[in-house]
Amino acid sequence: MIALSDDHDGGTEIYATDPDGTDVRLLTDVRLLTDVAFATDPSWSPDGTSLAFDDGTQIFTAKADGVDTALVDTGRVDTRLGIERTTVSRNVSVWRPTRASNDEPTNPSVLAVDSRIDDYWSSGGYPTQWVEVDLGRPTKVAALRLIAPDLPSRTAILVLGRADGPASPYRLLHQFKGPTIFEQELAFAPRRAWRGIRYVRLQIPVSNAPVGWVAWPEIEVDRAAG
Ligand SMILES: [Ca+2]
Repeated sequence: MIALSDDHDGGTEIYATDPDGTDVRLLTDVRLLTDVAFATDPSWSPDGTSLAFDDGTQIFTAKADGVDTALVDTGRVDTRLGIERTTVSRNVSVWRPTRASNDEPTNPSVLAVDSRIDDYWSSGGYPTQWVEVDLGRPTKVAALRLIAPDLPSRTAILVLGRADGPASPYRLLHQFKGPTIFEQELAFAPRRAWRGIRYVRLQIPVSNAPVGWVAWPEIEVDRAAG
């Protein structure tokens, strides 16, 4: 199935078509989305069940049948140097390869980077557990945004980073602390971007708090501009 952006019907929308050009179907309807003028740059998920698209500043996902369109990122306003400009999101973790200390078969680790906050990776086990995303190349990381599960107070949430190369060690990028509630957003941006990060690992260590099976809904890693 091929996705393409076309404006033959008045507004720029995403269509899906079979490879031979037959069975053209409209996937988006930007009139139903607030403040969206057009939909462009479609990109399928590896399993073909959903696609991402943008309108120049915001990123959306939709199921392959066009239903369940969701706003993923609103873009952000960069006020450095007094210049106010909206930047396109550079979340580079979406659908990247993942691995984990353990996967519950029904909740594999890819569900931690599928840009949906309502599903999650589950280790099916108690701490210590971890899930890791491979950004594919050394990356200058500007910010982390995590969607948390329910965690009791005093639970440590460690975010580790590792450079390219098998011998490079993990280093602690940031530590969040519980308590958290399901779908709570945790965000952190270092004063200076972390350089050369290829692997980002989220780890829940053993703690004094009674933590149940370790699960995690979403890990978002923003690449720095430039
Ligand atoms: Ca998810």
